[in-house]
Order: sequence, then C-alpha cells, then structure tokens
Amino acid sequence: MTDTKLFSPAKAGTIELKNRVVMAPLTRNRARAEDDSPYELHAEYYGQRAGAGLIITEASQVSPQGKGYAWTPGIHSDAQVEGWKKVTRAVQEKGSKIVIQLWHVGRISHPVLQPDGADPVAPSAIAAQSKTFDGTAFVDTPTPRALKAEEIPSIVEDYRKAAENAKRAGFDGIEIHAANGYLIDQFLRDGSNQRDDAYGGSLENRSRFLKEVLEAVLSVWEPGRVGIRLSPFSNANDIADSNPQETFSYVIRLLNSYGLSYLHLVEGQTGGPRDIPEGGDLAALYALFNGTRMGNNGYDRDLAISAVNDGSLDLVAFGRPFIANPDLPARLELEAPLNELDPDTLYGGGAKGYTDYPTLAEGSVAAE
Ligand code: 8OZ
Repeated sequence: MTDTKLFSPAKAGTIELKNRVVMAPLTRNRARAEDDSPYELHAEYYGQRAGAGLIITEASQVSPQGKGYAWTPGIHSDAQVEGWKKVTRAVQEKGSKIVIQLWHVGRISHPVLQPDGADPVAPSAIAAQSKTFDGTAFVDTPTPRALKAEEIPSIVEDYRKAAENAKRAGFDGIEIHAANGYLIDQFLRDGSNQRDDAYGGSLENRSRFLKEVLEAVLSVWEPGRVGIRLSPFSNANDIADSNPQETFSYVIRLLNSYGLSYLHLVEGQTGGPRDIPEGGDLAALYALFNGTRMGNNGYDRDLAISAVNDGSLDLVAFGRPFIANPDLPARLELEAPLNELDPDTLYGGGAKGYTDYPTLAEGSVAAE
C-alpha cells in the first residue's frame, strides 16, 4: 500500500523510530509550582502518547533565567531530572523514543518570573509586542536588558549542563528550540538583534550564539541525537527579520557541518496559517539540509501521508491532534475519527484535558 510509509520505521540521525509520526513539543503549563518539575502526571501523559515514533517534550527551560511562563518545566535541577526520569521510562518501556526540547525564552518573560525580579534578557533592549502568563494574568512582555557579551558564555554553559541533565534523565536525545521568537531566534533575526559586537550584524555574527549552543550540547551528545527546530517564516512573539530566506539558508548550511539528527521546521505561522510570505521558499530550505527533515504545523492525515510518500518530508510532527488523541498514530493508521480538543484546558491545571482524553478502545467521546 502506498499509504503506509508514514507508519513505517525510520531513523532520525542515529535514533531509531518505529514510525514517522512525531509528537510535537507542546507547552501545557502543568509542572509542579514549587520547583518547575514534571512528575507522575507527566509520565502518564507522555506514556499515553508512546504510539508516536518520537516524542519531543514541551519546551523546558535550561535555567531559571530561561523561564518565560508560569508552570513550565525546567531541566536545570536534580528534582527536575528525577521527574523527567519517570517520563522517559514511561515512554521508552512502550517502545517509543523521547527527546527534550531545550529552551531559553530571552525577552519573552517578565520580572515576576525571573530570579530576583530581574528584567528578562535579550540580544538588544527591544521589547516584543507580546504577552506571557505570570501565573495570575496575561501580562505584556517588557523591554528586556541587552546581554553583555561577557554574560553569553554562562548561558551557553546552561545549555551544556541542561544537555548533560537530559542524558542523566534518560532521554534519547535533545531538540534545540531555535524557533518561535525565543532567545536563539532573537539572536538570528535582525529585527531583535541590533548588536554591534561579535553576536550581531552579519549572518555569521547573528548565528554565533546558536553555533556556541550547538557546540556546547555536542560536547555532551553525539550529533545524531541532537535535533533543532526553526520557524523561518513565523512572526511568533513579534519576531521579525528583513530577509528570512537568506537568514535561514545561512543557518541551515551552518547546521549541515554538524551532522545533526534532524531539522524540524514550523511551516508558516506557528499554530496558524501554513502560508509562506512573498519571497519565501520552504522547499528550498528543506532541500539545503543534508539530513532527516521533519515538518510541523497544521498537518492532517492526508497532508502527512502525501508529504512522506512524495519524499518532501521524512517525519511529520503533530501538535494539537496529539493533545486530544493519546493514540493518534493508531487513529491515523486506521483512518479513525479524532477527538475534539478542549481549548479551556490547554494551559495549566491537572489531569482534566491532559490525561483524560479517551483512546479509540475507550470510546471517542470528546472531553467535556
Ligand atoms: C504556547 C504557549 C507558550 C509557549 C512555543 C514554547 O511557541 C512555546 C509556547 C507555546 O514554542
């Protein structure tokens, strides 16, 4: 059957996958409030979704400074590592693979979420017209403090330590979150990076922070277990670039020298339309990459099957459909109906809208 390639085994770098259906990284804001740790509830949630060939965890901050929203998990403390061990075990014992998405939000934060009430940091002191959730309300993201060049090595070191913690927690690899207007993306784009030192200006300079982060994590992990997510044509979190095609062509050529596990692209606007702006060419970006290509954003069964069958993608990451359908790969394979997502339980809370969506066997009733 020509239909079945999506459900056939594949490799993402050196990670062997039982199928090509990936669970996309999904922020759910359910970490333990006192220490930003995942716990048994997360093990249950991710374990339920282990029909995926690969699970990418929700974005997880590499340091307290890297945090931008209430109740997102970290990967910088021993308690967090212990929590993640429960998650990796629950997923791997069902034959799936799991990588953790390493995250620093940069300017998409607020003093109430920062150590000692400090201002969030960014390449330049330019505010994003964006909002974050501080645990009580949605608040505007304020003008960040521009990082001094001397501070950058310690942030790179936070990524290295987080990569080491990920290994201790039993992950199969890591994904670098370089998308959606967070810190790495803020360095890459000329709208948010107006530095005049070695980290700003030319493409080589704007990519320097990413290069340093990559080299730090590659001192811990073999390259075949390190993936990266980019969102070249997204304006998420008010990110802007005068020439994203040129920026990301440069970035992808740079990535090629490392032999990474995979390139994961958000196609179009994050969580929104798949349209690519005038002058943008997504296929050309994928074509530049010499490894496994993963696509995400608005894929349904038909689009995913045809993208994998026609060779434009190797893997397809599903986000929202995985929230409401713990057994999404089985449902896709059987062409079964999908549960509806409950938008009220997306962010924050407990088991409701998290671990209580039914599998096909349990009956396809939508969450109340
Ligand atoms: C939704 C809400 C908060 C954060 C991203 C990590 O867009 C996120 C995120 C998504 O990459």
